[in-house]
Amino acid sequence: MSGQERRAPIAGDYDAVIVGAGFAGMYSMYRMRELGLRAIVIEAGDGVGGTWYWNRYPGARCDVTSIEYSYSFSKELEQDWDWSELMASQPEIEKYLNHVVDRFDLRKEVVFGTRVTSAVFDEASNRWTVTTDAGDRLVAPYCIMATGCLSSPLMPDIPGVESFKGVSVQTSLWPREGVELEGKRVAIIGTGSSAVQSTPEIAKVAAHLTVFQRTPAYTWPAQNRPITAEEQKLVKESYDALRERQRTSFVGISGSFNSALLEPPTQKILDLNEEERLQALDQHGFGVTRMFADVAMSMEANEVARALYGEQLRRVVKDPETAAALSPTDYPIGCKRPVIDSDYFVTFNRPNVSLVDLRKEPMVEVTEKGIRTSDREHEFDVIVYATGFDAMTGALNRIDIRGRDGVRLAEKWAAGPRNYLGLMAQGFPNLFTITGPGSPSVLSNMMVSIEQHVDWITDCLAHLRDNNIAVIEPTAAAEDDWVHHVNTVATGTMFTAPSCNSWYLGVNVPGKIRQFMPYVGGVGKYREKCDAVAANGYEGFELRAAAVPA
Ligand code: N01
Repeated sequence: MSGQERRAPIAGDYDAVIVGAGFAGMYSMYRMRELGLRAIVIEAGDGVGGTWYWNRYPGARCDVTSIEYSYSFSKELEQDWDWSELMASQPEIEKYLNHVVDRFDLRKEVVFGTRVTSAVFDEASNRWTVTTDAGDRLVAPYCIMATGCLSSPLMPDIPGVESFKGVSVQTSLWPREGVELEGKRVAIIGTGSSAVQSTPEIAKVAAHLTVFQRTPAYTWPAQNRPITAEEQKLVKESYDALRERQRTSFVGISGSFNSALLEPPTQKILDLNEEERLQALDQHGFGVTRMFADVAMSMEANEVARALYGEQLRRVVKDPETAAALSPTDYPIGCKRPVIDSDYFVTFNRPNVSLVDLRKEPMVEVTEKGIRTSDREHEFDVIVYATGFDAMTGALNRIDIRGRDGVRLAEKWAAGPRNYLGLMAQGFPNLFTITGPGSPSVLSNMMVSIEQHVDWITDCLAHLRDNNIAVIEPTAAAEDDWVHHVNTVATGTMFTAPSCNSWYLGVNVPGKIRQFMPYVGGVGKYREKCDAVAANGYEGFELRAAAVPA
């Protein structure tokens, strides 16, 4: 309840309980209300936004153009809202969702500052009972988990973390009031998207910033800039076509603002001689790795692209030793989520920024004064942990979700997530996961995938109601087939290369099974599959009728 008076626990019957007030949860609420269902949203934070509520670290920004990363369900909203930049910053995205929530009067349906602790299905009544850390007990036939894919922050298992006497902060739990960094000696641990975005901003104000890097990242310049009035106008005139392209595309992006994305590349890097490759590098810089069709398909081509990437790094970063340390060499381009940056590498040319290569100088412990590596103790005022998330399954597994026969979802998923279409798991009737594992999710523009899932769920609930069906649950066979399909399409891609260690594979979490979690088949194809399932009477699902009153 963060600073507020403790409220009385809620006990009530609803048609649907929605967990999470991010983009997925709020759109779910909108659609449930439209359907005439009584729904409630439970949110751990004190405001709406989900990812965009929690991740307010300096430099936090969307890596998809804002025009594309926006709701499509209201044409009036599309016309009324103006984005200021190609890629909006966290405050602007948070402001956008707040605008949407107020515009559609959704805030009153949200219970803030409350964390869902359990969801238990009762087979006799076909109801879920959802409990919270505020003592609430909500009963509903449907449960919609809008819990996010990157919402379970991970602290590293480094000895002594608790002993640091300065300020410790996680990028994913950045306090609303901010952290004083001006003139401080700051450490940042990690070099994923969160660190790459915050490093240049922290370096601007800190007395000194030390970046602790274990694995160098491939990162590409965001090329962010303000949107012109003319572009706004053009987009507003062509939203329908833009949305259509998003929905049928591979990753949910129409490519309206980045011509490089408009058409997939056809030329092969292996067909170019060395001179031509260097000419391409002169022309495209880091973007050269995205200009060729074979980089994502052939390890040989990928290695050539990696060499060009390293060459570009040497051109940008002045100190050769730092440039070498920043160059990824031992995993392919395309294995991890691409990182998009604003001035990341040039930041290492600043006199107040240094890099500690943990592969050469391993971290030993966090001390009272700072961080001890194998070489020495580094002293700091602030340590920033940009150490990632227990992705995709973490937020679900930390809730005690129990389906039929008391089986826990975390138990069912101990050997890797299993579900049908990424939407529902067998044994967990009437429980929907938005952008869950097994769906395009984090491989796509999340806004497009969120809307697709919520629309599918809404149509499904309307179908159940219209046909007097009480329960929907995937069959074991449909689930097995889907899991097999998800794994098959990922096999042979850079995502699952043996040298790849990413959070997509869960390997960043100690003890988590190595399994590629999202669906790599593409947004357009996936939508077709989901639509076909619904059109065929919810093929692969068992639909059980409501009991007829005696
Ligand atoms: O987390 P990460 P993130 N000692 O897991 C390091 C989305 N996102 O928050 O690779 C030292 O990518 C770890 O090192 P290693 C986006 O989808 C989007 O940055 O395990 N280092 C790695 O460098 C993204 O992919 C935006 O060797 C340790 C880092 O911490 C996802 O969120 C912005 C360590 C974690 O990187 C996650 O990004 C931000 C240890 N003990 C995030 N433990 C947008 O642009 C971990 N690390 C929209």
